[in-house]
Amino acid sequence: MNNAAPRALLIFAMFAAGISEAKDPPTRTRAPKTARPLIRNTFAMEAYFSWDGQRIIFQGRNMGKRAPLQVYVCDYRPNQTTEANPIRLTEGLASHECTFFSRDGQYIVYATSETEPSEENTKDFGGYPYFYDLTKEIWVAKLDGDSITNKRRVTHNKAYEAETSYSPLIKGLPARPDGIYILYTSSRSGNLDLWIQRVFDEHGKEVSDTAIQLTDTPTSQEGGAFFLSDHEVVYRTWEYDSANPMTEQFERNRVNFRTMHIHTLDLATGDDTTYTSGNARHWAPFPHPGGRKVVFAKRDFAKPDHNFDIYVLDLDTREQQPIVTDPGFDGYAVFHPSGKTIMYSRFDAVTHDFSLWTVPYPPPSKR
Ligand SMILES: [Ca+2]
Ligand SMILES: [Ca+2]
Repeated sequence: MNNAAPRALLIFAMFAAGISEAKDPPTRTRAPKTARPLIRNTFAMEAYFSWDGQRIIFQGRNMGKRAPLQVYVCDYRPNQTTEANPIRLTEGLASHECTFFSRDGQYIVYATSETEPSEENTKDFGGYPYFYDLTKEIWVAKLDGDSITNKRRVTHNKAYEAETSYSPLIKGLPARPDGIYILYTSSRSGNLDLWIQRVFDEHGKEVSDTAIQLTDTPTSQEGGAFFLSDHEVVYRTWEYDSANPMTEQFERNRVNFRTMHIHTLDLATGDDTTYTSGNARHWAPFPHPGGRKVVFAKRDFAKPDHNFDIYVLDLDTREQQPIVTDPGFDGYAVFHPSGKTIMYSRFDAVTHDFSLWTVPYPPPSKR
């Protein structure tokens, strides 16, 4: 690693979150009154609950360090008064990101990149400059207490592969063998599309199937997908404007005004539905356990201070309910399996560290 590496990693992490674009001087912001800190002793972002609701998995590193991101787990106790004590599952110079629990909690999935993001190994898909690292590959591993075993590499190519999650048990879908799939974003078709790949059969036995392409849209860039039900996924997408590459736009203006929208895709029927519109970035949707709402991060370009805030979108009414509208970046929001808590990542503009927080859902009514 050369001397530029720590800075490159910092910029990479900030680009990844789309937060290093504000021109204003950094200020430290207050969390909402209902928010509770979950992890502030470790740089922690993009966290997910286990499906029994008792553990958390996230990408992080030691606070204040500009080292590669690693996968951590920790217990989750809703009423705990002290912060959790995360345990690191991965190590080394590779960056480990986009991690997620299988439904039975016995396996995890994550994406690794062995090299620093650079002009040579990244591609501009019009999202975030330098983010789409073509060395990224996907791995699954068995979670054995506080360590991982049986590491298995799932992708082998020179394409970006990340934004990983697991399916529930899939049964009876046309052209989809029964079993457990991983769902991810890949650029192997030349642009960002959603892919699924079966990694366990219906009896839980390891299989190595070839990947199945879910979207084939040369100008739309799909990603950040999660299963909403056993046959439906939710994701975000944007249109790539080849006349206005993001890297150039960003270098020129230091601002990324890319709009993004939330869709669902029904794997049984092929129906794709758009749920958002307007001049805003609707990003990182995650399903409510009931399957008819998603929590997401929104950057509304119509607002003077268009930082990322957290909203819940009702898929039936299409109404958007604000949840966290704190100044500064709030994102990567997810529901607890109970549906009663939302966990999210806050960015500290002074220290450039991320921390994990929770808020109750639905928000307590104001009297
Ligand atoms: Ca596409
Ligand atoms: Ca905010």
